[in-house]
Amino acid sequence: MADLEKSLDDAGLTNSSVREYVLHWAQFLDAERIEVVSAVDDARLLRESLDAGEIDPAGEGLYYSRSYSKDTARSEERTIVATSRPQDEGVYNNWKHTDEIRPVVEGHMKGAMAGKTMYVIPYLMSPPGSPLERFAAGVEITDNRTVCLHMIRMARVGIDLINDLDEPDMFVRAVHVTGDLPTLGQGTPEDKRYFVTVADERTILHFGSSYGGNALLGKIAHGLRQAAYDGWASGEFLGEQFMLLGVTDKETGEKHHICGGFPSASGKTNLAMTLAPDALGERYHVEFYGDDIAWLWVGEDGHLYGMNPENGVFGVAKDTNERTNPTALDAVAEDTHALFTNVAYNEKTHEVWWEGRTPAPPADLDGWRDWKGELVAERGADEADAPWAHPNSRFTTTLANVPNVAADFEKPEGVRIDAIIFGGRTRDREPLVRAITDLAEGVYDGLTLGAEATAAAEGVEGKLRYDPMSMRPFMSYPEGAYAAHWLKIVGAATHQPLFAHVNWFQRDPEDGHFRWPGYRENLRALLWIIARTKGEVTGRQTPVGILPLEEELDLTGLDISREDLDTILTVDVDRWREEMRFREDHLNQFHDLPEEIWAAHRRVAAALEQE
Ligand code: GTP
Ligand code: SPV
Ligand code: MN
Repeated sequence: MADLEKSLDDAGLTNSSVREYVLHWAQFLDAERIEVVSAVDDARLLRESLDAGEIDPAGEGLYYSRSYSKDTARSEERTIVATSRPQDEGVYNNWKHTDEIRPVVEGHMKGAMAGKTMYVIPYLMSPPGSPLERFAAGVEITDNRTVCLHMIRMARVGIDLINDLDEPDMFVRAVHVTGDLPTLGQGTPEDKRYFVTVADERTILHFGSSYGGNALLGKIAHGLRQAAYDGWASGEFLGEQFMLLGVTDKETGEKHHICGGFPSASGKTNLAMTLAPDALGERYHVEFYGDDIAWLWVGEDGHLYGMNPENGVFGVAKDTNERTNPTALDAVAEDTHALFTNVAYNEKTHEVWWEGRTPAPPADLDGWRDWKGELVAERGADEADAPWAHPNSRFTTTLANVPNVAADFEKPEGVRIDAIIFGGRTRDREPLVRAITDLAEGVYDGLTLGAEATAAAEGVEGKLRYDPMSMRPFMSYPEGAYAAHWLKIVGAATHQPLFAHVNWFQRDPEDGHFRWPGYRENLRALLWIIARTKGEVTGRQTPVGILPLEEELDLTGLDISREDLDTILTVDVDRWREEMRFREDHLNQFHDLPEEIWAAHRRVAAALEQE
């Protein structure tokens, strides 16, 4: 104990509440030693991880790691929000009483760091000085050095960030224990993994994974689940799985900001990194603020403001290439100190590869291992068509490496939000873009976001399901209260943002091709949304919102067929009428849904019946 305390003294950790928390857990976990981590330790931690074989070099100033093969995505089933308030139970938050679940997860954690180093990662989920800074501080405890490397990239990490908190006790207690991964029974009835957020105690207890949101606790456990709960409990803000970008018109100098939710692995990173298509690049520039989380609040001037609490990108590798997302490739270029996880790796040349990186995999198989570590050349016939990279393989890099990051991305006061958009993988029905001017209809639209699930969560890929506001896996309190909180926060803004729904994923049922070319071309839909906020276009009113007239879209240089364009600018009334019945069932699950939301639903349904 005295030794452990001395290591906190040596590290200069002076916040007594943090010291007490760290020492409590060091004893409970039986840690052999404590190491407090700051961003300046990155180079040393990289060296140690390389020496220990936890990571491999992936080119100059780039790194590679594999996670355990049954630990490659978030587990929604094993994720729990706990509180001591039964009224916090919602449909999606997997609520449990703290008294019931805390002893279970702590039982798995007890003594789990015997003989190991306990890393202590003090972090801030906001730019310093943000009006929401009091909700942003946290201290992650972990037994995993690779988690430290990721946290240093994804959050602002340093001892100074928590030594001088205005309220020394106001930090999230985030405990991560990897566990003995091969013995945890992932996906079986004996599953021992628990990813618990004790939201009313601002405590996170994650056991049984070293991957992504399961292990980097600043990111979604704090940045989304805890933040959503804090935002609601305090009445001050919204914490959402949103990207946040700016579009600058270089001719007029005007800049607009758009944020919005797309379910996991459905295009947020790509949209925030959009390089304008060549035909529009002279005039417009997209600036990156955030790709996964936004916290939103109303400023003193009555505008809605948003900021990205993260400091890095944990982006999906699949299909990232020079055509789809050149910005992402630059963000993980040599000497960015980016980390790749679960992509394919060449142990001789140290190259990495993933599906969609090039049209075909490398022809020379020499040295290539797949994401499980098997030599590709030696894979059996049954695995010949298996992907080389895991579909949820990712790259991790800091925001400063993103070529289009906004000059003011760390501005503490955030940016004014002009529009809020929702979108997902929807193969029919949803047009390219529809705008919604009414707040309750906008919130209703977010609550009824329906899309195909992706490989970002275990075992649900391709399944059509509702994902309210893209928050389904991160919802921490009941949906009715969530809707009411949205109406309250955004309703308090004297300048209302425009809502819009977009869809890059409509498909031709005959051959399955995407009707909209997507990626860089998505800017064209954003430009219409911005024009609509300024009243420069009128569009045409439909039962489900305002759709662009073809001539209002800038389609210069776009390669799209007449049939595809007509289809994505049309409302399929029959399909929509059917959808309204599904929505009714969906909304009926939620208790205390505000009457404004039901009224919006009835208005849309009635308008569809009149078509
Ligand atoms: P999370 O980090 O899981 O929250 O995901 P995200 O929403 O940031 O998803 P991301 O932008 O990383 O995209 C996920 C996948 O969708 C990638 O494989 C992209 O290549 C693909 N994708 C993104 N935008 C488009 C698009 O406009 N059209 C098509 N067809 N695919 C896209
Ligand atoms: C997501 O799944 O939505 C992610 C990746 O952004 S993770 O951090 O693993 O949740
Ligand atoms: Mn996400």
